[in-house]
Amino acid sequence: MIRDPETLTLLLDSIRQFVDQELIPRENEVAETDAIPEDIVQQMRDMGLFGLTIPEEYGGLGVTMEEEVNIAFELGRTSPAFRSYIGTNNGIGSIGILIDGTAEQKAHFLPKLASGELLSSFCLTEPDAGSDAASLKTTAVRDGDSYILNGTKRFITNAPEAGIFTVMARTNPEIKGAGGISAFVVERGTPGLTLGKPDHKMGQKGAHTCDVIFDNVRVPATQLIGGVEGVGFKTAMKVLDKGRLHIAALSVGAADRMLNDTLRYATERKQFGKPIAEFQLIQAMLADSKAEIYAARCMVLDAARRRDEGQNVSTEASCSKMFATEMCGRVADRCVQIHGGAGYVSEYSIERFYRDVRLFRIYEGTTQIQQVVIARNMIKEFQA
Ligand code: COS
Repeated sequence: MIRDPETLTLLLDSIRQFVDQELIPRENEVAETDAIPEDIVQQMRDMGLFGLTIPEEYGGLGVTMEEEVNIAFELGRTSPAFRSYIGTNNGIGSIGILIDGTAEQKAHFLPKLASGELLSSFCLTEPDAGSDAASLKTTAVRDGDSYILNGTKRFITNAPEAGIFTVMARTNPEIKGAGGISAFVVERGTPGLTLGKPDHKMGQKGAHTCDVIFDNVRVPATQLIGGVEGVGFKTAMKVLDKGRLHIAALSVGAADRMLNDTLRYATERKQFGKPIAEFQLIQAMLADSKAEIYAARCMVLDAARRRDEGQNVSTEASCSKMFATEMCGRVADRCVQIHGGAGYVSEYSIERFYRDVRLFRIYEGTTQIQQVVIARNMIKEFQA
């Protein structure tokens, strides 16, 4: 759903301009320094990019899902590290509070996330609980008006910078699976909360992840999301349904960027006396990529519109994430191939993008987890 086409066009124009004029020229700097420059962060704050999805009453722009994926198509056209910096506040780090939090929790935390005053993180994954998220071991034991948290969370995006953490922890050790899990908001600086060393990743330099370690961290019971125990896993799954659509949209943007850069290269690079774009084997790779990007874009937009209509899009979000991220991987591979030897050296952005987009097929649920979700939903619907 697009609330006001004119306003959205203006917003998309300003984001497109920001990407083209400010972000793309700084990509190499971010890759080399492994940091988003402070002046860029400030511009992101000024543009309201930290609060795109947070409702207006909390200081955000309150974009719909259809509007959000259109924005992600644009942001996807530059290094994923830029989007990652604002990504948690617009997605996995804020949505749990937004959809399941109490009125007090929303009023307390969301304005600070919308303004970019605080960064947020989503702490689900653990050393022994990745795809099998419901087996997580972090515990939260009630003690008077608080809970005491113990455990380790792994690969947590933006944790080095985060001011608050949405943490899934087991409040009922009797229930081994999803039903024993609750979600909490934990503030940075709470005694016992420490961070591991930043992870050395294959790509996405400038986007930081690390362990978050809880050693007898006392969290007020008022920070149990929604004030209800045992529903934290469902909160996490709802957060991921939305996050997966966003990652699918980013993949479309990134594939678009890689293909455009490659088209430019193929029209300039000459072999056998003419631009390589004139050879049909190159054209096949260009055409396959174009068609697949178009298919993914249509899929993402359809799923986003359905979500805005209030439909349960668990299946469509997983279909979109699976197809769009795998498509992005295929496009990255073809684009390196078209660049030939030049695609393997860092002079061209395709070498960096090839590594950066590899993560899309893994985080917020691997392709294989999306397949499991899709097939399970199909079987459930068939048997209903
Ligand atoms: N929305 C709301 N509720 C959901 C849901 C969704 N999308 N998906 C599952 N649930 C509910 C189920 O209905 C079930 O509730 P009931 O017991 O009341 O019926 C509960 O959550 C448990 O669901 P399920 O039985 O399907 O859990 P499983 O342990 O079998 O796990 C998968 C399901 C594998 C899909 C889940 O663990 C998963 O998504 N894993 C990947 C995690 C991930 O993406 N990690 C990335 C890191 S975060 S960046």
